[in-house]
Amino acid sequence: MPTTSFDKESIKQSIIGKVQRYSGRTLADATDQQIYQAVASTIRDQIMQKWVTAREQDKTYMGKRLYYLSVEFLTGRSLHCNAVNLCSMENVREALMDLGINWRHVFREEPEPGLGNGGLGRLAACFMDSLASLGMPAMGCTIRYEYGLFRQRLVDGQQVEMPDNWLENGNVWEVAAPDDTMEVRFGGHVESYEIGGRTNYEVRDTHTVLAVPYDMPIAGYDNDTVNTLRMWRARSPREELNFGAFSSGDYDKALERDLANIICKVLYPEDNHAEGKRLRLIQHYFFTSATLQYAVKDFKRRFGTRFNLLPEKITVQINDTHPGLAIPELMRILMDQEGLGWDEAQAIVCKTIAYTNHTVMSEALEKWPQQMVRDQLPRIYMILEEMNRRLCDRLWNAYPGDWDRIAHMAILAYDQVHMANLCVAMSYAVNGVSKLHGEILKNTTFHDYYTLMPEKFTYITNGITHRRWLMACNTHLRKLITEAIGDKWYKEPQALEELLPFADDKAFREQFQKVKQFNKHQFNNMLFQRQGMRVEEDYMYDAQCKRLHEYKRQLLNALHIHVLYNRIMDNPNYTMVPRVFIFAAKASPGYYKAKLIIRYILALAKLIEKSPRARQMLRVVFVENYDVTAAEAIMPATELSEQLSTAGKEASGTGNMKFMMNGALTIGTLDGANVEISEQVGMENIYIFGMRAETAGALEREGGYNPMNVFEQNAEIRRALMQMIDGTLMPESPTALQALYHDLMFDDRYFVMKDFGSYSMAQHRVNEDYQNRDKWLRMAVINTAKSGVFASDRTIREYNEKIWHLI
Ligand code: 26W
Repeated sequence: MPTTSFDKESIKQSIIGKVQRYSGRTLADATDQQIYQAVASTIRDQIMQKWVTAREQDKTYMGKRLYYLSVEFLTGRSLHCNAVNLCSMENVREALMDLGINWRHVFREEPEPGLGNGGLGRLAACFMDSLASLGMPAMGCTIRYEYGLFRQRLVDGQQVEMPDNWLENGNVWEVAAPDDTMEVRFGGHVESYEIGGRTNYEVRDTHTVLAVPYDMPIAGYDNDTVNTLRMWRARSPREELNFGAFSSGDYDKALERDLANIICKVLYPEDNHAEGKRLRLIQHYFFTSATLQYAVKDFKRRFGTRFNLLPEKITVQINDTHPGLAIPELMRILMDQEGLGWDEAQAIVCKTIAYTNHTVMSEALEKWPQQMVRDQLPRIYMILEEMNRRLCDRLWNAYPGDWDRIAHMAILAYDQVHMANLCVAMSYAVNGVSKLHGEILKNTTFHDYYTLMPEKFTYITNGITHRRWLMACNTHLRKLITEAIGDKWYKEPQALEELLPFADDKAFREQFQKVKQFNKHQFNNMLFQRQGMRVEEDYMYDAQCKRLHEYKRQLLNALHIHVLYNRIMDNPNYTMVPRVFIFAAKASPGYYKAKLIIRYILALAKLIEKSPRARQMLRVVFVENYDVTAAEAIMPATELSEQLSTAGKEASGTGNMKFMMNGALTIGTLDGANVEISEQVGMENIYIFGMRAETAGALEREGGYNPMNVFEQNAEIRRALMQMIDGTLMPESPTALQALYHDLMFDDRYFVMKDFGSYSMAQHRVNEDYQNRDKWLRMAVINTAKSGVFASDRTIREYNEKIWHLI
């Protein structure tokens, strides 16, 4: 037990005292929100005690430190996981129970910071938890968005977006650190001058924005580590003067204020789709510049100007290319502020920065118009030009005359800045996020670079923190497992494998099933609370929860449900295991087809609701506003996990791991981490279907296939497709789904039609196996038992061994 865990009595006293002091009420009169504030701040006190000590030790720490840069950290709520990590959850629960309060009601008052879109942001949050739990010195760095990802509502069968004002009631978990405020400059023009034969550069007439850090403590599990998630907030340097700026005609000063006010307003909702938006570029530079300035300042505090030590003492991991400007920014700091020469600076930078790629979707690869970068960041642009010049010289030596290849690998080409090329060329490690993804990076996406610098490339399979995704979100399963194999797995998740023999233990399987049943009930409570709906608890729960994307193929799932519906309606003797199909997904507001897929799913749901007979076997629920909190209720309740991406497209997936850990079986393609999941559990404990990545890749390069053949050969598909456009689904707007129909028929780039037959057969096997309760539960237990390697503790250890070398 760590020294700071509070006993039940002191927790009780603290809560009563805080409710009184903060809200001027007795506990009996306090609202759930007021009680939440008191409980959260009790837990915070406990973390603060440790944070103070941790910071004290930091001051004399001479080892290596990690800066993990990411535009997204999708942390989810903090209270429950903090209580778990402090080993205080049991005491909190009992304290609240003594006070006559249901902990679940209090905990759900916490707003969720929606500071991420999906996988990339959630991964960063899992990493923070593992880093702290493994006692590794790390700081997460990001933007403190005022508005997180939009809140989704479903109105009249369509997605509607609403602002997410997550800071409305304040944020208990953050502390401002104004002492570490940095200045970030935009615009202006570069001037050069000579001193002692050296050319120096200075940017004049810039707009300055202050970056003020807000720190969130990240407590490790049952240890004394408290790391920091630093969220930078933009402030105007002339807040006090703003009043007179416009009237005195000082428009530049007014601009500065506007810029500061707008930078951290909102998180961009595009996921896997890069648009060259100016404000986004500004956001990226804002937080990378602030972070690197801080990192260098802290380095100097520790080691003075011995910059040759920098790569030994600091490592900067960039989460996809979004913080890639860290590369020219560190060059700028070392040269313009610290006086190093180019060669020296570049040697340091190239040993300090490592890059993780998270997607091979070509539309997600970031490119900025050169003119935009030149206007907003003139000195950074100069550095990029020189970097590019030197890089192209090197490429020319390697591939003399091969202009196409060189242009393809260059940082600057065709009037654009290619962020991925910058990151690959200038970092000391490039990693993919699953075995298959790592191979695709080497063989396809970055093949030319791989040939030139193979030693840089590696892969590290993603992971999830089992503390949030099992211990906290599935408390009953946690207890059951611990009763069976003890609690060693809390710190060594791979010890979950000791559960394997229990797969053959009938009594254990029945307990496992009871837990699942309880979680299905809890899911319904959430569903009712969030959207006033309930579904049958004795149906099979099947879920596909992830961002809405064509490549993730929610459409394949929907089409299959549609076919099932027709089978039921056409054949009075047709039966199947009754199933609830759960969907949860946000579509980027400008992504027309993704939004259409939501409409299709909701229309199907409505059609099924209208038929009492169909409802006996099918339900479709779309969980509104998918977020971490919703996931925490869905994962434990799910029995079948849908992982349907077109092979070769999903870099890893991490939802697949969360479902598996909570005892769901997977139906999926051999894509991303599904490949490794199938290796862990064995082909007999997973439902694999569809084309392999190689086949799909080859077919794509050939220019696709003709889906018309499938249409002509498969009467069930034909029928469903016709109903998509004949008014069966949306009588009020019969042509609404036209574009989906059209793509399936004539432009099926994600091979929905091609994989349909194989998917449908796999679903048939699911249906058979589910009826054999012993068989199904046995497989479910094996899935949980084998999920330990997908804990992010393993992932972080691998990063440390292969890339960071922190401890
Ligand atoms: C600039 C627009 C944009 C925004 C976000 C482009 C790309 C992204 C992310 C890289 C998309 C993303 O979240 N990728 C997901 O990363 C997860 C963590 O590694 C993987 O598990 C998912 O497979 C991958 O889609």
